[in-house]
Amino acid sequence: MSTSPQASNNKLHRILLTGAAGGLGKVLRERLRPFAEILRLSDIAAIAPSEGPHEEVVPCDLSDKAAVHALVEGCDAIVHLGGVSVERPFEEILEANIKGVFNVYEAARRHGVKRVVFASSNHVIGFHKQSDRLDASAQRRPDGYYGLSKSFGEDVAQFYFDRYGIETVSIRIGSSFPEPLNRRMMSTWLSYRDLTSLIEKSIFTPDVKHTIVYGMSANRDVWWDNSAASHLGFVPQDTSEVFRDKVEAQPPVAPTDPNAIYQGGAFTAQGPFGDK
Ligand code: NAI
Ligand code: 15L
Repeated sequence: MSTSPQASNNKLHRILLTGAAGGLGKVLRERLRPFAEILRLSDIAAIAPSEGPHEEVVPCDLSDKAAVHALVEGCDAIVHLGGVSVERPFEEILEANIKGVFNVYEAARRHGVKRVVFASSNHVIGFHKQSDRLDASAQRRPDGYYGLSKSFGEDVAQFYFDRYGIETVSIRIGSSFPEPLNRRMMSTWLSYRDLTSLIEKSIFTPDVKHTIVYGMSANRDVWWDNSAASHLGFVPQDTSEVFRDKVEAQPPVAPTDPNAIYQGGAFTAQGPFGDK
């Protein structure tokens, strides 16, 4: 029996979007609209009020188990973006990302949600050198507490598939911003259009089990190989090349700078926190 969500013309009844007040959440609030009759928008931060019957705003702290269970009830798929999105002290990551992702999957299990799109990150493999070429089976080398939490999230996704048949696409997002901000992002950039397409494929492709895919546009010099995720049919349309002149007008990066060495760039050198 298929464990895929019941879709017709790539539209579900209700999709939950966590992290809806964040940078990508605001973008996806608009762009996921065609794919659900109702988008349930959630965040711990304030969200602009619902703009009509196609939206529901449900504030929630992801570390609050009971609140997350109420949040997930009645949803057909979850796009899980919520959490701390940069390197921070472990205690902050623990609450929002580690307890948060566990609460989301437990709620999915209890309420029968069969598809999750998990916003993982390139920081799961951030300590690989930029000269390395990685596919989905590459050794994970998290570059901080944040990367560790995303690595944990991918393990949770695999466990909930193996044990309960809940399918996930874990998208190891590179750098999703309006444009690449530095030389490293010439390789890691993911346009908003390509992000949206990848999320659509991640929600509606049948039988994904737990798929890991690198979230990158069709950039010239890439470090990642998505052949293990070809069943998603994701074909990026954009490329960082159009920004090359602008990015290369920036001052050069020293060869000893982590931004020039590691795939995770500056994240590899942040922390520890709290030392005197
Ligand atoms: P963001 O930081 O703008 O948004 C994250 C949202 O999660 C925020 O609105 C925040 O209030 C919310 N949040 C934090 N703690 C929470 C909690 N305890 N309960 C509920 N909500 C909480 O990040 P952005 O850029 O929008 O990224 C979205 C997701 O994609 C994140 O999971 C991030 O780790 C991931 N990602 C993003 C990348 C990018 O280039 N933008 C790259 C790789 C991964
Ligand atoms: C991430 O995981 C962060 O959420 C985002 O803010 C960027 O820093 C991105 O990685 C990146 O590596 O560029």
